[in-house]
Parts: sequence; structure tokens; C-alpha cells
Amino acid sequence: MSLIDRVEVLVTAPGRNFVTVRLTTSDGLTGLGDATLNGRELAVVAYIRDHLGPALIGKDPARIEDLWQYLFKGAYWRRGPVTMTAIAGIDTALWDIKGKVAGLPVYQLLGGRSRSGVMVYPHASGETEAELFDEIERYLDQGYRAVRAQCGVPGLETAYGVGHGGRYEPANGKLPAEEIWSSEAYLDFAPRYLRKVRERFGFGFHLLHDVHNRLSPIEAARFGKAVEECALFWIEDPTPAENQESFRLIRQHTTTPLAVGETLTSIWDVRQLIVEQLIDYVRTTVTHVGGLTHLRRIFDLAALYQVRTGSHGASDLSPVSLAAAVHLDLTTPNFGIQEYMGYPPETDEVFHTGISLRDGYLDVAEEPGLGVEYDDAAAVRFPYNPKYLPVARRLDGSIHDW
Ligand code: KDG
Ligand code: MG
Repeated sequence: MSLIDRVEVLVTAPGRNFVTVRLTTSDGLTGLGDATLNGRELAVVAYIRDHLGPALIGKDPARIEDLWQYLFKGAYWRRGPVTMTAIAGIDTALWDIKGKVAGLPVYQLLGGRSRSGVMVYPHASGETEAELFDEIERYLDQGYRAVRAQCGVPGLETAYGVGHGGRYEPANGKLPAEEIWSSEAYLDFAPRYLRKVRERFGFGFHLLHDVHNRLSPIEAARFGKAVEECALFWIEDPTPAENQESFRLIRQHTTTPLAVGETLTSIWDVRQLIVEQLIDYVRTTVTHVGGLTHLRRIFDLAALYQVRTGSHGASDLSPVSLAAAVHLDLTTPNFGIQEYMGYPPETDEVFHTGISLRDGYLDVAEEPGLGVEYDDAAAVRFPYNPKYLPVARRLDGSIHDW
């Protein structure tokens, strides 16, 4: 019988930091999983290297479900981003191995295709409206069917989601940078530029917007109402979701669809949002909810309540994460949309994938497993580069949700 022989945690920074789990079996098969937690990478590395990894040696890699329960339920200390990201790296690598053993792509193991491609949305952003409009135009010209729009807010030097001269990358400081936030300025400006986007480009594509937890429930309700005429695909993270019941208030006031989940790490964190139909899209991602084993459970719960999926897919999730997401998206009946920012060329030097993009839809190559190769020789050329996400302060200097 083939057993888990080796557990490696690989850290590389080809464009940005990524943590990758590589499992090797006694008959020489390898599986990859993404375990990147932006700005907290080494906490996950230590958790796998010092705690989970040693317990996996000699275990049967075919028993994915039992290993998941062993790492989650068996651990006593459970949930939370570090734990769930570590479990995700291992779980995803086990699915990769199972696919290789079966000689089948992972989406076949999950039930086969429900669709021919995975609709994605890229990020259009600008410090000014003119820059934002240029980016939207560029994406629409490339055939994307959905675009997320974020614009700098006049009077605020930085705004969430806006790149400064290039790709948007929020993790940018050796220590957390401090950004200034004003909900009043944002609430005044954002509905106006979103309306202009529709006036200029029409309604023939899906328009998305990320509020990034910046509003209170009643402010979010007002925002949702103010943008109803824009027919948004969703507003994302309108308010922090620790108080899941606070979404009732937003729901009572607006028909703008709501999406939540990128920082939530288990089915328990989204249970109420789903079963009370307080959201329309659940955005949990394979890398931060314990891997495919747990994510598909969340998606199945969501299906019972007409909640669709829209997994987080920022470029601080590695191509291994994207591949796993696309395999699951292909099979999920209640799939909605997948976030996709693409990667810089350095990232593609380390992670070789057969993922293709056509007419705004992603697909995977028909390789066994996840279809991703990790290039060790390239990876060592990009050593770990510690970076933090910023913090946000209100105009009076007090800390706000970032
Ligand atoms: O690591 C944090 C980023 O992934 C996050 O800020 C990006 O909100 C985000 C998104 O929707 O892509
Ligand atoms: Mg977001």
C-alpha cells in the first residue's frame, strides 16, 4: 500500500509570497496544495511543519475524508485562518494525488462537468474615473463578461482595491502601512462612479464591486439602495460578517445582491448567512476553508438555499489554489462566478498550469490531478519576502476594518 512518505512546505516569492504543500507517497507520487495566508505565511508554515506534517507520515493518502476529520475534529483546537489554511494545503494535495492515482482530472473525481467553462471577473481599478474606465474598456475588449470596478476616492490618498501604477497588490509594507478611511467620502462618491460606468458601458456585462468590510450595516443598506439602478452582480463584503444576523438589516432595505466569505474559514462562519438566505453568493475559497473537502460541503449547503458560489481568487492565492477552484467550479451546480486576477510572468515560471482563458471563461487541461507542476529550480530564485497587509484608520485616527 502506498503511504505518505514526505511532507514539504515550500515558500517562494515569484512576484509575491506563496506557501505550497507538497506531499510525496512511498511509490513516488506527489500532490500539491496552496497554503498561502497573505501577510501571515510563516505561521502556516510552522503549523504544518511542526504540528500537522509529522502526524501524516505513514498515513494512507487515499483516505482524504478521514485525514480531514483527523486534522480538524481530532485536533481539539479548530477553525481559524491559520489552522484551516494549513489543512487546506494538505487536503488539496491529497486530491491531487488521488487524481494522479486514478489517472483523472480532479473535476472528474468530484462528479464531472456541470458546465463547459468557469465565468470569471478580473479587477478594473483606477486612481481616477478616467483610469478606471480605460481598464474596464480593456477587459471588455478582451472578452470578459464580468468586471469588478474600484476607484480612488477623492480626498483619500489610498482606497481599497486600487493599484498604484500597475497590478493591485495590497501587501506592500515591511510593517503594516497605515491608510486613511472615510465612509462618508466613500458613500458620497462610489455610487456616482458606478452609475457613470453603466452610463458609459451599458448593461451588457456583469458589474461587481467590493466594499471590503468598510461600512456599518445601515450604511451598507444605504449603499445597496443607492446602486440598485446599476444592476450590480453583487456588492462584496458590505460589512464585517462576524455578526451574521446583521445582514438581515441590509437585506430589508435593498435588492442589490450580496456576496460574503473570503475571510471566513468554515461552514459554521457562513451557516446563518446561507440558511436565512441573507446573501446571494458565498465567496469562501479552497485555500482558507480547509480545502476541497470542506469547501464543497459549504457549496452543497448553499445550493439548498439558492445561494450561488463566487470564490475569492485574488492573486495572493497561488495557481495551485486557482486550479483547485476551477476544478470544483466546473462541477458545482450552483456555481456563480470565480474571481481571477491572473499572475505576473515570475509566478508562471514557478507554477506551470494548463489553465486556459477564453471569452471570459476559464478551463483546466485534461491532466490527472490538479494539473499543476512546481518548478523547484525556478522557485529558489525567488526567496521569501516578508510583506504585510495595511491597516485602516478613520479621519480621527481610530482603527477601522481593513
Ligand atoms: O489578502 C487579502 C486580499 O486577498 C483581499 O484584499 C482581496 O478583497 C480581495 C478580493 O476580493 O480579491
Ligand atoms: Mg474582497
